Amino acid sequence: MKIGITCYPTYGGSGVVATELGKELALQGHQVHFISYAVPRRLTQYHENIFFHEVEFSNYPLLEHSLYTLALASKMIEVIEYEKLDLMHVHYAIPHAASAYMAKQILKKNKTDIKIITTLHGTDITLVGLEPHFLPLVKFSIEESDGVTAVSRFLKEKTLTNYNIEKDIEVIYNFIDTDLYKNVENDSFKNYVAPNGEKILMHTSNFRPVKRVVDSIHILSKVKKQIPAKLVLIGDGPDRSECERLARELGLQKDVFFLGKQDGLTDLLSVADVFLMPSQSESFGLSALEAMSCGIPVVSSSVGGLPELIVHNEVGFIAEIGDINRMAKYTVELLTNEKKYNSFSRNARERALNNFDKKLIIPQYINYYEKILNS
Ligand code: GMT
Repeated sequence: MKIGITCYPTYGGSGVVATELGKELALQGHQVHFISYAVPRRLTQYHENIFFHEVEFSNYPLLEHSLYTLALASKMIEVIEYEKLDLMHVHYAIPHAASAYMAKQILKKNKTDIKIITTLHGTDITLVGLEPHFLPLVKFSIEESDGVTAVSRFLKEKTLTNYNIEKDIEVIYNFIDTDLYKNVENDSFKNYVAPNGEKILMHTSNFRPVKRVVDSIHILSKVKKQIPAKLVLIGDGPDRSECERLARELGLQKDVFFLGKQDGLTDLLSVADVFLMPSQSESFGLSALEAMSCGIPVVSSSVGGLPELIVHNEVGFIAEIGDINRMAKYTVELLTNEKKYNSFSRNARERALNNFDKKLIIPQYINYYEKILNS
């Protein structure tokens, strides 16, 4: 197959899923054309089946605001036509699905038919898409996509009800390379963070308000009242300064490590004892899956698709959004009961292996592509 993929190229989970999917498709012999404004971060190596097409911007002075949606549609038209793509798979509805719709309509005039598949990832449906000025556009572009997938049952249901849509939406969960995401020795980092054998809590995210990163600092503060512990925060974003301020205010500046954006997460995740995900909204929780694959139990909020990933009292614990007392209690419970901890750690790794390994999920995408192409 010849597949076009559009995604956000930066740190977000939707870009990670899209890029890892494209890389796997290429390894399996499909030709993959990424179309975006920058090379996706995870696209680090040359592969003969992978091509990147950069969306160009016009800088004519009259065009004060970015015309990315139109520029993307134009680039899609060019690539679909000249590379003879079979389908265009867009990740994150806004504005990618609208650009793809436009490209499809224009190509129809040239007698070129292209199938459009939209994968819904999260805030495109639960937050941004619900803004009144976006809602009709998002609803329309979902309805007009030839195929739609969602990364959890929760997200599928939210899409159908919030947008009043009647459409078959295929649930295809996030996936993980369990050969890559596994526990490795990293004593030097462990000793650096926890020189006296303190327990290590960890959180990775883009520090947007929806991630409630400050909750993880409050959780550390409560956990520390019972056991020696440290917190490692990986990532960066709008809430970083507030988190640094809070850590100082609570006198935790020596206990909270801000690492900023990092590659090579397995080395870092491997030193963690518990992974925290106190999100306000989370359609799946890819970073929790990354931790689970490394055998790290997760303590999270119970929102969105998280209960589909984190089986309560088996691979971790879930609590109401903002219930930092309960999350701290669960964290202490895990860290003070070795037998329970070891069994949760094993279960977390096994759940990643048996349910979300890329070997299980990539074929679901390929089957779905074939279904849509034959429809
Ligand atoms: O919706 C977002 O916040 C953006 C998106 C991203 O690009 O980071 O994240 C979502 O997609 C991930 C991959 O499918 C999911 O694992 C995340 O749960 C989801 N984030 C939210 O729903 C907040």
